[in-house]
Amino acid sequence: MKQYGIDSIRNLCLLSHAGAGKTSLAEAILFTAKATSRLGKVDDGGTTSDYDPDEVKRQISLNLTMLPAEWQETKINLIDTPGYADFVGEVRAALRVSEGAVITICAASGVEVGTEQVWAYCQEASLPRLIFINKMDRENADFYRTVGEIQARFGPRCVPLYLPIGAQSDFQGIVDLLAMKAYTGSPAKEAEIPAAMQDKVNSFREKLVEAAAEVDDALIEKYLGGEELSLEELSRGLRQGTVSGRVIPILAGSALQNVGVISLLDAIRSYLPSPQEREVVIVSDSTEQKVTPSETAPLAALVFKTSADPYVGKLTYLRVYNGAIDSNSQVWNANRNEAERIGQLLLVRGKTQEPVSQLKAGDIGAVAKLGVTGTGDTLSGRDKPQKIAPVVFPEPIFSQAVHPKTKADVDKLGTALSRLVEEDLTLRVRKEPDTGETILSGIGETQLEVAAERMLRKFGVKVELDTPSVPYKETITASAKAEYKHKKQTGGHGQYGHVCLAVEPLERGSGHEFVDKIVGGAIPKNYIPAVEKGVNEAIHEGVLAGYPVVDIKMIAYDGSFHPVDSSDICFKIAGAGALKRGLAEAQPIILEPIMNIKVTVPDEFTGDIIGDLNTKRAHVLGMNPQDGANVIEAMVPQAEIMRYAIDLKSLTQGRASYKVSFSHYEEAPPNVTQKIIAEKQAQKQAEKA
Ligand SMILES: Nc1nc2c(ncn2[C@@H]2O[C@H](COP(=O)(O)OP(=O)(O)O)[C@@H](O)[C@H]2O)c(=O)[nH]1
Ligand SMILES: [Mg+2]
Repeated sequence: MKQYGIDSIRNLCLLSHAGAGKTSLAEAILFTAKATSRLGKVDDGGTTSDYDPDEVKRQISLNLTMLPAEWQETKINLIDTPGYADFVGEVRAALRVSEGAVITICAASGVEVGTEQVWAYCQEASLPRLIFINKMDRENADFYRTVGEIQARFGPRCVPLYLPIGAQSDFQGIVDLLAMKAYTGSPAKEAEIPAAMQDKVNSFREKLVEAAAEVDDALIEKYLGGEELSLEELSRGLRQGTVSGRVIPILAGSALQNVGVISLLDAIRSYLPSPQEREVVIVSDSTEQKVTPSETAPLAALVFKTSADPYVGKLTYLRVYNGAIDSNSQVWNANRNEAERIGQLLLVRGKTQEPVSQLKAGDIGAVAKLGVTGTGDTLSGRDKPQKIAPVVFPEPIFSQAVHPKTKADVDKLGTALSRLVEEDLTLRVRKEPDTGETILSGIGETQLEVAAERMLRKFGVKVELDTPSVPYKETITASAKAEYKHKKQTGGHGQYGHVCLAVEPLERGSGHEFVDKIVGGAIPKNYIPAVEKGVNEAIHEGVLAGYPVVDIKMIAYDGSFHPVDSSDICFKIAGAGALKRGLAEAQPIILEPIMNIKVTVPDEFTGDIIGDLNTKRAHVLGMNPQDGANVIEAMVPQAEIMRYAIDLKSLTQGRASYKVSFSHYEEAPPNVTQKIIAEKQAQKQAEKA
């Protein structure tokens, strides 16, 4: 592929609700632009975009994919994105490096939850966009109903630029409302505008002309004066309107039948901005500056994705904002303050890679096997270190415990997990100290399942995912005294250790404390550390269900010893034994972790969400309206919300979001306590069997 100047590049992402046809549309675009020679199908696992084995298997996109195409002297860096909410990290990364977006909407399903979500992301980023109403060939496809929904949700600035000719099994082609031309078939051939459509065409053209004229004072004057605007003037007005976000043109077609795709390519080229038309914030010498991307400025390139490629190893995706980056050069990583060696630069299209000697401002490419650089870093020249704000990824909200299957899997788990986390910055790994489990957190269940499959396929590590154990704790509610004598006479040398221990409850959150109040050498000083070790080990397992004991003071106040038979180990055993007895006497209870939860939910679901929280033993603290939604704040036992990401999605069709943080430990109610004890006993039985 030849090199393109900054004003001949369009970086844009395809966004939509899952299944609206982004990947199919990308395939049709590549085919139409002659970047590929055959039109692959999602259903056969044969698209350029969904090449990853996990994508082929599930027939959905899981990763962002670079799909560059050339169209009339313009390089279109198309980025296909996943529609499933679990993979929003990839969408965020794609948005970060795009100057525009094409929002695909299914003509039969209309505006869906995912459409609203990606719309909100575009709004947040002030991203110019086009709408492509896809699947015009499908049963129930209705362009006008869909336009109505779009305008009702997103406003009248969304205006049709094309109208479909026919629909469903009778879908034939499209009418260009600006040039007043009709095209039918695939490949498209110019045709007559059907006579029956003439009124509709005229009235929609009127709205389009008005929208295009409105953005420019000279044009609106001419228009209001009753003068006819030229095609060139209308086109200019429409471009200005689209780039500034005041107009959002709507197109129509069918990705599957490759209809309307030429017009989409034309619209991308004509109406979406070039990299030069979108300023970027660069931090250099600790000052922040908004600059217009330029080929002549010093190098600034943002790393927006890292992937573990089975063939080339680590692959790092770069978006060059300023200057140029050369193959086989040295650059500076300003985030890590380290030099980085750049090997062969690559243009990536799906799974194929084409070597290039240079990537210039505005363009997107990749490089293999970088040493220190990770997603979010900026590469620049050593003499002019610069940083570009990285992609902001959402915080993980759904966790699963990772159980390796075999010993070999245990050994390789750490490396595999760290590679996964490097690839997907919405994933986190941590070890839960209380339960000893390795916890993988992310956005949703499918994402974690895919991560587990990837671990097996890419790194040969087999794991099972399971709901994490709740880190319960135990404590006491009364003071008690207990003693334990460890005494054994075995042949010659015997064993002897004797400890009297008092236990007292401490305030919640105080941990544990050991006090030595032995007087008169009842237990000699040199054995006290052994007593302490014994009780401190024993508190790891409470007497109710084996959970760690907290908020307890343990006082050794008496005991006895034997001049010959006593030893450290005997006093350790005696200390532990005294503690177990003391705990049993001191009215032990189970403590459960309580979380703060903040659920942001559209008005109409507020009642359902509160009702559901109540069934989860939550204590609702308050509710505040915020940007047309309600923010519900509550405290809820952790045990009740281990799968909240899934519950909330099904309650609201994915229209709500939430955040949790640890609050405190609280006594579990009796029925919950009984259940926990019963479960623990069953588990012990199962382990014995
Ligand atoms: N009838 C019809 N089906 C389509 C069209 N575009 C996509 N599909 C089908 O819709 C499903 C989802 O398409 P896909 O491209 O994976 O959607 P994505 O999730 O947005 O990438 C697949 O079964 C496609 O074959 C279209 O224009 N017409
Ligand atoms: Mg897809």
